[in-house]
Amino acid sequence: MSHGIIFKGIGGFYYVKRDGILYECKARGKFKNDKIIPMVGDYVTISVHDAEKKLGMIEEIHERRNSLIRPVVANVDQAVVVFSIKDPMPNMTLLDKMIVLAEHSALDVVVCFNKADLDVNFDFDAYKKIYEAAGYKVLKTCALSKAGVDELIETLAGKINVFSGPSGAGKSSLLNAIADYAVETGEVSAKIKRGKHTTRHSELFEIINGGIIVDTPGFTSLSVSEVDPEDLPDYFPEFKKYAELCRFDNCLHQNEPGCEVKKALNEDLINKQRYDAYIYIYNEIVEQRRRLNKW
Ligand SMILES: Nc1nc2c(ncn2[C@@H]2O[C@H](COP(=O)(O)OP(=O)(O)OP(=O)(O)O)[C@@H](O)[C@H]2O)c(=O)[nH]1
Ligand SMILES: [Mg+2]
Ligand SMILES: [Zn+2]
Repeated sequence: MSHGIIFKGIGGFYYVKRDGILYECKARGKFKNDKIIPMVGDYVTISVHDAEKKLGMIEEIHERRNSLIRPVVANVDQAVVVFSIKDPMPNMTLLDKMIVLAEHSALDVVVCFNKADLDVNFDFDAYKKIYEAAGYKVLKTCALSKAGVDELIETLAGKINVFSGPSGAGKSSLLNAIADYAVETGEVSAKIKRGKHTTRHSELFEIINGGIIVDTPGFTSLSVSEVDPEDLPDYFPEFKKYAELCRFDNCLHQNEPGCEVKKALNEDLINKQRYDAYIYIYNEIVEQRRRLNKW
C-alpha cells in the first residue's frame, strides 16, 4: 500500500491517483461511523482490489494540512491570486483581502497580474514592487498570448494549487492555457474549455511537472470575519521584522506607543497602501464581528 490523492468524488466513489494511475475507490464504513467525509485533496492509503479494472478501497485518510470551504478541497499548498492589470483595474484592497484569507489558511501565495498586453502604462512594475517587498512571488501573464504562462506553470510544480481572483481577471483563461499541460489533456481541457467552473464539486488535475490544480476558482466571495483581528498583523509578512521590535507584544500597530511598524511606515520602509489595507481590513473584521455578536 502506498499513498494516493483523491482527485474527485462522485456519488460515493472517490477517484484516487496513485503512482500515476487513477483508481475508483469506495471508502471504508468506519469513516462514516466517525463522521469523516473524504475530501478532494485528501492524501489517502488505498488497497487495490482489482488492478486491471483499477478498483480500490480507501483504508486511511491522512491528517489534513487544511481544508478550504470554497472550493471544497483539502491540503491546498498554494493560492494563486489573479488580478488583471486593466479591464478591470485591480481593486488593491480586495487583493490584500484575498492574500489575508490565503495566509489565514496557511497557504503559500503567488500574485499573478494578468492581461499583460493591456499594460500600456507599466502599472505592473509598481504592483510588483509592492508585493515583492511584502515577500511574495509576483508574476505577469497574458492568457491570450500565453506570455508568462511558462513561469506560472513552474511555480505550480509539486504543489496543490487553487486560483482565486475577481470576476473578469482571467482565471478561466489561465486555467485554459495551463490545461494544455495537463497529464490527461483530452478530458481535462475539454471540460475546462466548456467553462465548467461553477460546479459544487471540486476536481483536481495534474500538470506535467507534478503540479496539481483545483479546477474551480476559489474564495471569490469574501468574508474576513473568521479572521481573529489580533492575528491580522501576522498576515502582512512585511510587518514582521518591525513588529518584533514593538514595545508591546500584542501591538496592533495602530496608535500604540513604541510601535516600530508605524515608525517603519513613516520612514517609507513599509508601503502605505498595504498599511492602509491592513487598517481597512482590521476595521471591517471588528465591524463584522460586532454585527454578528449582536444577535
Ligand atoms: N486582453 C486580454 N484579455 C484577457 C486575458 N485573459 C483573459 N482575458 C479576457 O478577459 C475576460 C475574462 O476572462 P475570464 O478568463 O473569463 O475571467 P475569470 O477570471 O475566469 O472570470 P470569472 O469566471 O467571472 O470569475 C475574457 O473576455 C477573456 O478573453 C489577457 O491576458 N489579455
Ligand atoms: Mg471564470
Ligand atoms: Zn506595533
